[in-house]
Parts: sequence; structure tokens; C-alpha cells
Amino acid sequence: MIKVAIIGAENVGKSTLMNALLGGKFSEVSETPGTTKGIIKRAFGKIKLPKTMKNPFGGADELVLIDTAGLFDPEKEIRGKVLSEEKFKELIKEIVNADVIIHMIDATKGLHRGMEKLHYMLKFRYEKPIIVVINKIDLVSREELERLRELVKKRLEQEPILLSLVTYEGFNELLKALTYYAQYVE
Ligand SMILES: Nc1nc2c(ncn2[C@@H]2O[C@H](COP(=O)(O)OP(=O)(O)OP(=O)(O)O)[C@@H](O)[C@H]2O)c(=O)[nH]1
Ligand SMILES: [Mg+2]
Repeated sequence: MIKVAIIGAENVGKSTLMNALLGGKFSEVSETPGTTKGIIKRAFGKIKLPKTMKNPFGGADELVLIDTAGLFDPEKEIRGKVLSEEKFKELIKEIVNADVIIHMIDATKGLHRGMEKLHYMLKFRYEKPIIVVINKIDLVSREELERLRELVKKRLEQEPILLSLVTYEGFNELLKALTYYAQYVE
């Protein structure tokens, strides 16, 4: 089983992504930050890997998606409003337990400071494969997006996937990245 956790500050579009990947309304979506209150897990189904990819399981494996509550306030470096300290820790435990992580950034808000720190911890202390996604690119100009892309690349030392869950630009690229990272899961 490959566990994929979608993480980010409040309101970045985590639940929208979960629903888009699953093709249905599995997680509540709203414009109000703090909509998802805890952890939502759903089987995505079998993931089929191309023959050229190494896969310890053979040709296919079960993929489970985990949607999480927004970890931080969109503007400030404080915990998400629906999270007690205990709940926050519980979420971090669940995230550390995942095999692949999707770190989602809101194009209109930029890279969140708290998420940046968490990203480092997950990447270097826990050696997690992380897919960085800048979502809501339909809401910003190409120039703004380019600036954010450069900043994210510099600070997180990896190239982000540029995504819109309105136009679906970048969606295929994200699916490809998921398949790619899934092959490294032990
Ligand atoms: N324009 C635009 N809106 C988006 C996009 N993705 C999500 N949204 C909207 O952003 C808002 C928040 O989406 P959610 O999926 O609920 O965000 P979330 O990260 O799960 O939020 P919390 O559970 O509160 O942390 C909703 O109004 C979505 O319709 C996108 O790519 N473009
Ligand atoms: Mg949500």
C-alpha cells in the first residue's frame, strides 16, 4: 500500500485535489479556511506503473489518499484554526507515516513559512519524497506565477508543479509525478 498525504495551509485546495483525483465528492470543499477538520482517507485504487519503472511490488499497487486539515492559518504562522495542539501533533504523525507527500501552495498566498519549515523536516529528517504543487494558478498572472515558481524552487530546492483545479492545467503532470514517486516506496 502506498499512502499519499496532501498537506498545506488552510484553503489551498487540498480537498479539491482529493476529490479531483477520486472523481467524486469525498471531502468537503468550501471557500472558508478550516473546512477539513481532521484526516480523510480513501483508496485511490491500483496504480499501474510503466514497465521501465522499478517497482518493489510488481506492476501495480494500492494507493491510498489522505486529505488533511489545513495545518496553518493562510496568513500567519499559527496553527490551523480547527486544530488543537494535540490534533496538530496527531496530524504530523499521520503525515510522517505517509510514503509520499503532496505539499500544496496557494498561488495567491505564496510559500507559507510554517509549511516551509515542515517541508524541511519531512524531507531531511524523515527523508520523505515530496511533490510540491502550486495550486490556483488560474488566479494569478504569468509574471506573478513565475516569481513564485522561482522563489519556491530556490527555497525548497525543487521544481514545483503548476496546477489549477479549475482549468486542470498541470493535472497530468501531477499524476505522472505520483506514479514516479510511487516506485520508490519500500
Ligand atoms: N480558482 C481556483 N479555486 C480553487 C482551486 N482549487 C481550489 N479552489 C477553491 O479554493 C477553496 C478552498 O478549497 P478546499 O479544497 O476546501 O481547500 P482546503 O485546502 O481543503 O481547505 P481546508 O480544508 O480549509 O484546509 C474552494 O473555494 C475551492 O473551490 C483552483 O485551482 N483555482
Ligand atoms: Mg479541506
